[in-house]
Amino acid sequence: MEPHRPAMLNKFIQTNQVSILNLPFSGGQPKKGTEVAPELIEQAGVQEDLENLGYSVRYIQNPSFKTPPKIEGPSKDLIKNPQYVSDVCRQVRDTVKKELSEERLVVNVGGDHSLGMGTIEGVQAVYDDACVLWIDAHADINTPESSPSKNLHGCPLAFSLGYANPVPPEFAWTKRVIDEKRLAFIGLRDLDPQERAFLRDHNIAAFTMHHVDKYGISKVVEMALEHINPGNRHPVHLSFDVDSCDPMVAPSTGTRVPGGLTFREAMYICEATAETSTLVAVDVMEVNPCLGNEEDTKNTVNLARSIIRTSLGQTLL
Ligand SMILES: [Mn+2]
Repeated sequence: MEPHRPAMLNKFIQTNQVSILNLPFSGGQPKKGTEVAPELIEQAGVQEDLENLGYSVRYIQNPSFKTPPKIEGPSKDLIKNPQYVSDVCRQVRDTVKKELSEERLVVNVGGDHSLGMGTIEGVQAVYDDACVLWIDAHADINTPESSPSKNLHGCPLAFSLGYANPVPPEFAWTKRVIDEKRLAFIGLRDLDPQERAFLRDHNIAAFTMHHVDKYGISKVVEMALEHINPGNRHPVHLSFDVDSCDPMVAPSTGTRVPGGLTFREAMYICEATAETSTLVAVDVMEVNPCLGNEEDTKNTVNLARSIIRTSLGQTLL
């Protein structure tokens, strides 16, 4: 099929190349299922979607991510699966770095959101001024000590911001790679006490569902992008947890919280980000096809597909 339009011109990536990293991983949280999401999202037709937008697509599969290490790390009594999460995230960091450094836009398809510590470090290794737009019901900014659940999918940003102190030995490779000024949240509605304290004490741009109700999604996205990326001068890394969406929109996910984004609000975030021509990486995380019925799974997989094609430039007209 002929591309019906050229790939969006991007300020930072001058090629039409996209690498889709399938990240079949569920070690950052207790529910099996997120490790099968990447292949279902792939089968939904993402490659054809992106080719229709004018991109050239390559898939990178990571089947080894499904297998935990033989021996867990020394911090296993402090936090769950530290060695497993660390090993996988370090590989994710290296692959994201390699693909971006060869001027391929990166689409990270999870998998659970602990993978974010790898995707952020990979992006920052190539673009150290990149900003992060984190779309989520949760802030994912707990340290291993402060985490009530002890699941690492609630911790990736604490590593990327250097808040974990001491850093568990498994994560000695992580660094403080982003400044609070370069991070904004949209969709928050379920925060732990220490997470609230971090967001307040560090003045992080945290747009909750209250702000979406009060200002509308277009104003919220404008404020978030203006805060982290004034003048659209920096590359943007969009990290999209599907639990930011309302459970009616994204039923097949592990930590559902009522009162989330509508389908259109989610798409608006992707459209507005695409319009900046600064997107270098997008994560789509926490789809769990094993939760809910067949219709739930289909809807959630299709949401992920829509997030990918819309952030890469698909428009309604
Ligand atoms: Mn998350």
